[in-house]
Amino acid sequence: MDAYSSLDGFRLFPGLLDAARQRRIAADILAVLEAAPDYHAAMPKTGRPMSVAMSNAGRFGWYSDREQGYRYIERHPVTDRPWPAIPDSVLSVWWSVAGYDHLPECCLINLYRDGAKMGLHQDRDEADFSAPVVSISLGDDALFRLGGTARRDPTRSFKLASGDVLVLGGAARLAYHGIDRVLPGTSRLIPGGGRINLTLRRVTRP
Ligand code: MD6
Ligand code: FE
Repeated sequence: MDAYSSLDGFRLFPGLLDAARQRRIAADILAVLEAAPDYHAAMPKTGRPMSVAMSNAGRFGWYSDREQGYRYIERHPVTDRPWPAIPDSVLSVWWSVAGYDHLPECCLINLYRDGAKMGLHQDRDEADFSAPVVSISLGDDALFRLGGTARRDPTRSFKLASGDVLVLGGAARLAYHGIDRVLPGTSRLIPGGGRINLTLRRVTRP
C-alpha cells in the first residue's frame, strides 16, 4: 500500500534520477526529437488536436488521428521513417524498476509546453497488460491525478518533479490517470522550458 494509491503495483520513486542522469536523458531525447519531430495527435472521431506534443522511440510509436483512433505505428506519421532506437540512458531506468524480463517496445515522449495538459485516461492500447508502464518525469513539476480502474472511482493528485519515476504495474496497470497542469518555470532542465514525460511500454506479447 502506497500513500497515493491502494492499488497493488503502483510505485513512485521520487528523485530516483540525479541531476546528471536527468541531463543525459534530456540530451538523448532532444536528439531523438531531431530525427523524429514532435506532432500533435488528434482525438478519435472529433479530430481535435491534443495539447501535448508527442513523438516516440522504439519499434512502435503511439499515435492517434480522427479516422483510425489510438494505435501503435512503426513509422513516423510525417517523415515516414522508422522511430529512433530507445536510448540506453532510458532503457537503464526500465531495467532498474520494471521487474519485467523483456525489453520495452515503445518510449512515448510527451512534450508539455505552455498550458498543455492530459485528460484522465487508461493506457490500454497494448496487447499485454502484464508488463508495467514506467514513467519518467523531466523538467517542470506537474500535478498528476490518479484514480482507480473505473472512471468513477475517487482520484487524488500529487506532484511529479524532474527525476521522479512512476511505475503502473499489476492492478494499477489499468488505473485512470492524467495531468491536471504543469507548473511553469519550476525547472531549467528543458531548453525553452516545459516538461517532458517518457512512458516505456511493452506493446506486443513477448
Ligand atoms: C505524464 N503520464 O506524466 C502522463 N501513463 O505526462 C501518463 O500518461 C502515464 O505517467 C501510464 C503510466 C504512467 C504515466
Ligand atoms: Fe498514460
